[in-house]
Amino acid sequence: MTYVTSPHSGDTPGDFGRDLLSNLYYQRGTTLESASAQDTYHSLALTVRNRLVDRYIRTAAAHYRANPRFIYYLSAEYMLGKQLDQNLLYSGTEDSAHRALEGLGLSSSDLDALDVEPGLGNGGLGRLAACLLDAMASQDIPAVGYGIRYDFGIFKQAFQDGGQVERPDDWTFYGNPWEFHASDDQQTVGFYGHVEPLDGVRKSWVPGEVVLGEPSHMLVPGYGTSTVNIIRLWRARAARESFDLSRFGAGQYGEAVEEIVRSENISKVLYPDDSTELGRELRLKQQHFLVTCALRDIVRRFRLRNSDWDDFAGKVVIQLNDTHPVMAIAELMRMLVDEEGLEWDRAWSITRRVFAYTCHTLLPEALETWPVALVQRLLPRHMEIIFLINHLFLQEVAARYPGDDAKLRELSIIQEGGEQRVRMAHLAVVGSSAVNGVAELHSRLLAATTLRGFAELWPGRFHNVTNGVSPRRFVRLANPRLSGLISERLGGQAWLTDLDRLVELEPAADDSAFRERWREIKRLNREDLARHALAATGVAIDPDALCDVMIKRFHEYKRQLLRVLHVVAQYHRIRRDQVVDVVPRTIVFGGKAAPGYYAAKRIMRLANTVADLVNEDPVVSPYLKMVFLPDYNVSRAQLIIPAADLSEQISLAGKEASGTSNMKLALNGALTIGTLDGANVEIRDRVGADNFFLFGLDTTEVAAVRERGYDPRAYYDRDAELREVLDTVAHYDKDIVDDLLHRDEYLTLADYRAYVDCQDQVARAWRDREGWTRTSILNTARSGFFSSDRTVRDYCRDIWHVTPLRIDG
Ligand code: GPU
Repeated sequence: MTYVTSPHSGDTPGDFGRDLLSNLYYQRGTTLESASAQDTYHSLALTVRNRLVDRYIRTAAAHYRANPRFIYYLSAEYMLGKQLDQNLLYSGTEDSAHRALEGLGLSSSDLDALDVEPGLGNGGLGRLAACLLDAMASQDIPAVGYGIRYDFGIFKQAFQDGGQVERPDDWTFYGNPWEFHASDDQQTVGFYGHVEPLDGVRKSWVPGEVVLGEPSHMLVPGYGTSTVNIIRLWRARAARESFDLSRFGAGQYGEAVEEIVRSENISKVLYPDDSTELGRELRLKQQHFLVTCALRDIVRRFRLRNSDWDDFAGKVVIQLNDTHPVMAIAELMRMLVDEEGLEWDRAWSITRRVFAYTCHTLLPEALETWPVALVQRLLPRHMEIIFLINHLFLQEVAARYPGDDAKLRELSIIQEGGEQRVRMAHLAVVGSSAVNGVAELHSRLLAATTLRGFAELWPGRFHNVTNGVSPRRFVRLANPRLSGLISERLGGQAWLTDLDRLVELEPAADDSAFRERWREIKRLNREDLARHALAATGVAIDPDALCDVMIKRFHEYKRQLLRVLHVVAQYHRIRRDQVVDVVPRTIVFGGKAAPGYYAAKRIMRLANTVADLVNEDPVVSPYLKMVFLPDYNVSRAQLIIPAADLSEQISLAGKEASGTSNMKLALNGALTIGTLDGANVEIRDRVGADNFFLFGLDTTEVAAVRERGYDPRAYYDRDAELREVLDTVAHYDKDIVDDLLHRDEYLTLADYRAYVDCQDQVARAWRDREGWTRTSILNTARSGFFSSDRTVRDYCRDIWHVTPLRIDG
């Protein structure tokens, strides 16, 4: 195999500018004088992309030569963030590009504004997938990410009268310059139909409907290394003959394209739900579509250099990102048994060794189940296979727990009682060699509660891999000022790929000149945010005020409502001139709610109402401002996080699997106010209890409160300030208060007093600006553990058993 060596090494601004003009000329057929903004943007993107192609070709060639063990990451969601800033940085052309653009009279920020982030995910789970891909490439792990190329990504959020309205995200409207299409590499995916007997356990599935999967890929460059991996995304297409010319001729224009529309609907839109199961047939179709395309591609790649199925589990690891791709277990069994003719036991042994499963939740409503009747209709052969897997599994359970029918019911992949359903998490655990939670507490609770029976059966299968975030994306790209200061202090940029080196900043916490510069950077970042906030919401915020940030999906368990209650309490205190524990603050909110999640949308509307109340009050607004920045996404995160002084991580203990904004904010020097939930626990362990504002019930106390019979009304009766707050809220939304007083599923009132008092502690700490800055520096210095590089190393060591493969050059 031959490949070119990089023609771009030693790039000067001149080289870069020449290539850009050449792309403008030959790819867009225009010149600088007559180019549109899109022409220039696309040419710039291609110029940058070309600088990664050589590395990609070399990576692919080296992988082919070495025939290594590969990680195949299967995920229904990826939140990749903007590609332009990333690829400029990773290709090492930031400087020459900026100078070239300047020389051509072009504005880099105007061009960056045209770069559209692919929003192919909902929230934490999708962004985690992107951070892991980034870390795998940066550590030279041979890996491919598989996903769906949704035509419409996560909706764009706007507010109308304080309520969320959703607009479609047609992210490729002007084309996507980062993507390589491979329309001659299609796969065929079947649905419906029937099953015919072959011999023994082997059957033949005759699908009733067939759809094509068409792949394209985007580059996933490593930082500071030559590796460039890919993410391969599949788009549904109708077979070529699907256009019904005779109906068209008869004037039935809609009917003529019916089949095309039906097929292509499969990858039309991302389901905008987060952590809630929503059993729609089209969603199951999406899952099966992704899984089938990915597995066929994995097998194709395996066969390039291998021929013996016994080598498959040595060469292939398939990591399942939550239950969305778990149908892959049944599909691989079907391929091996029905198509390849392997014995069931041999196929099962291969399958079980290949898969590993990551669980991202403890919420029962997030655990996917599918009606057996639906699976039977859509995927008849898969349903048979799942029944057989379950039958054999339950024999194992029965042998271990003789006569224990309750145990069988508890562990069965099929949920009985009422409508039979397939429990995807159970299928995942039974069909995998490793299962992991995403933070220590989460993994412990998984094994102790949600998946307890399985953890008893197979303790060795259960692991913890604490989440991490990309320091390239969330420190270097998001916060160039702070990155510059860190590099200056640490004598280089090695920390960006070895984040534990941030501990070397610890002595700087005691250096007053360094603290001064740290504070100055925070202030400049708050100024940037203030500019954006003014443009986006019309609200002017004070860049000197404490920047108090809560950014995450809207969910009752995350308790944005608790945040709002505190704001109302502050409002009253300031109006009463009770300002002892009040410091000027800006409350920043960001986050979307699932379109059908009414309770979350109510809270969102209340947040906007309270923001108006506060911002428009001349007495209150000098002390307190509140901005709800619409359309929170990766780009917005890159703007908000560097400005944050305080990180709100206030979910009810035992509900947040990990959280990842907690890590991003701590790394950028925000102090956390939080409960003992998810990865907050580990953040506090690392930054030190003195440098973390802890409040609220822990998981044991939550259980005890519920055990005693939780009575939210008692908190209202006992606490005069809370009464005043809730009476104010009732004025705007009575139902929210009714729910709090009678149900309060997430114990908001039980944690209210502790939270408000803890916020007073925050205010006192903020008054001591030197002390605050010191703590801020220590938060950054001690958060190196939360790099996704460390997460990937943990996966490699405990679950994947792979080692890096360096690419020369
Ligand atoms: N998470 Br399940 C999602 O973003 N979406 C989901 O459908 C499910 C989980 C989140 C968890 O809520 C969050 O705690 C975690 O940090 C993140 O996944 C990544 O593991």
